[in-house]
Order: sequence, then C-alpha cells, then structure tokens
Amino acid sequence: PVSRDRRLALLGAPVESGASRRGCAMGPAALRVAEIGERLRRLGYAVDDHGDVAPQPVEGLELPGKARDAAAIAGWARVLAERTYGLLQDGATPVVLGGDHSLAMGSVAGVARHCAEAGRELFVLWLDAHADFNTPSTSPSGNMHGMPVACFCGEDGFDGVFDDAFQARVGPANVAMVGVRSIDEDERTLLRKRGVEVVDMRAIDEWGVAAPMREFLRRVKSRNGVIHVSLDVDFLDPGVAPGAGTAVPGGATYREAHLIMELLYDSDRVVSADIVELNPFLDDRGRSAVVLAEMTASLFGQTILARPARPVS
Ligand code: HAR
Ligand code: MN
Ligand code: MN
Repeated sequence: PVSRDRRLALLGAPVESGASRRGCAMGPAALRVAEIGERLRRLGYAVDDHGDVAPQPVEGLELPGKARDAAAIAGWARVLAERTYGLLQDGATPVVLGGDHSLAMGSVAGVARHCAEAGRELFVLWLDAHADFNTPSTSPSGNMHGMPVACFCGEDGFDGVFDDAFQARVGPANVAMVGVRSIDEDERTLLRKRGVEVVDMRAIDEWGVAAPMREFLRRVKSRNGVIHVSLDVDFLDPGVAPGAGTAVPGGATYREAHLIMELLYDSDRVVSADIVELNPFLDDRGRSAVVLAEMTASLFGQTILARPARPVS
C-alpha cells in the first residue's frame, strides 16, 4: 500500500473564526504535543512539519446571506489551497492540522486543482457528525465551518472566496459523508437535491462501518480515483473525544473510527487529509488530541497485526 517514500507534509492552520466558540486555534499545537509527527516518522515516513501557515490578507469580502468573518476565512482558504496544491505537485502528501472545518474550503480546492490537472478523479470522504453543506443563505448560524462541502461542491454564494486558479470543484456525487447525525433543515433539502451519499449513524448502527466503506472504496477504484479524507473530531463519540466545540451524542466508537482508517490505508487511494475541529480548551487532558494522532497513524499504516495485501472486494 501507500508507499513509505511519499513524504508527509504537516501544515498547521490555526483558524477558529469559522466556529461559534474559540479554541480551535490551539488545535495544531495540541496535535503536535500528542506527537502526530513522531508517530508518522515511527512508521517509516519522512515527515516535514511546515509549521503554521499564515492567512492571506483579504479585505472587504462579504458573501450574500449569513457568513461570519468571510474575509478572514477566505484568507485561510486561499493560502491552504496554494499550499496543498504545491505540495501535491511536489509529490508530497499534505496533512492539514486544524483549526476549524472551514479550512477544508482551501485544502480541498488545492487538491481539486491538482487532480484536475493530473486527470485523476477526486473523491472526498467526510467523517463528521455534521454535513457541513450549508451555504450563506441556508446557514442558521452563519458559522463558516458548517459550509465547506457546499463551497467545494460549487454551490452558489461563495463568489470571491477564490481567484480563478482555484475554481476546480468536486462533484457532489463524489462526496461520501460518514457518521452524520446533525443536519439543518434547509441543508438536508440541498443535500438530497444534490445526491450526496450520506452514511448516517443509523446506517452505521445497522451495517457497521466496513460494509459502506468497502462500497465507497469500490466506487473510487472503479473510476481509478483518489481520496481526500476530512476528519472532524466530532465524528467520534464525545465519550471518546470530548475536545469538540459542537459535540453531538451517538458518534463513532474508537474501533469504528480506526477500522475506517485501516481500510483507507489498505485501499492505497488517499492523497491528502485534514484533521480538524479539535478544541484543546474543551479537551480532557489531551485525550482527544491523542485519539486524533492515533487515527492519523492508522490512516498511514499503523496496524495491530500486519495484514496480507488484499484487494478491496
Ligand atoms: N450545522 C450547523 C451550522 O451550520 C453546525 C455545523 C458546524 N459544526 C461543525 N462542523 N462542527 O462539522 O451552524
Ligand atoms: Mn465539520
Ligand atoms: Mn462537525
């Protein structure tokens, strides 16, 4: 699977104004204290920690409807799009350490441009309690961490966030959301209209995570596609990861989460990832930071016992 000579690039993105409460800006630091880099190095990778990126200055951007702090969020999105794109062009695997989930507007835009130029079809796996498919006109809160999927799928209302170089989009049929259990009303209508695949917690209760994941991976392979993984800490049950600003009961267990990561590694399709929404101010002695660091290690090949290489079937 994923070749160990692919360099892993850690990029800190301490953005928090996309969320309703502060604290996510401490996320990259907490993930580093939880030894996210060391864990990946121990697996045999060369890991470059690029430190925290600085947002581009954007002035006077306002979006129609409710979008709190849109100019600042666009500033983060622009720098992250440029950085993830550049790293992928250089053959590295970007891992963005958040920061709230609005940063995925940028990380995914960069990956999408890379894939468009390379002629590879991009799929996004969204691991989250929320669908993050609001637009400035559907959002009840105006918090932009509830909007990144709508933005990178090309919904209306995000004009001016990017300049022309980063207009590549992800088709809504190429997005799979897993673990969802909180959706706003207009957001649900829009999701249904666009045909986004949603594996909600009810489906996980019924089928577990392996069956829907295998189906998703089969679809990716049938198109010779690649995957961007966006992991929101609130995908996990709050009992496993309490360091979340918008915790929702009934989330994934520790092992369900790891199994998804292990299946992704075995698939050999992951090109980039976001680890987001960790709020160390709300965490319990670093527990959630450690769980996320462990999950990232599983995503890149940490195993309990080595498995013989096996095609997804
Ligand atoms: N759907 C709600 C809103 O738009 C909350 C979603 C944002 N929360 C997150 N993102 N943590 O996954 O305001
Ligand atoms: Mn999210
Ligand atoms: Mn969430």
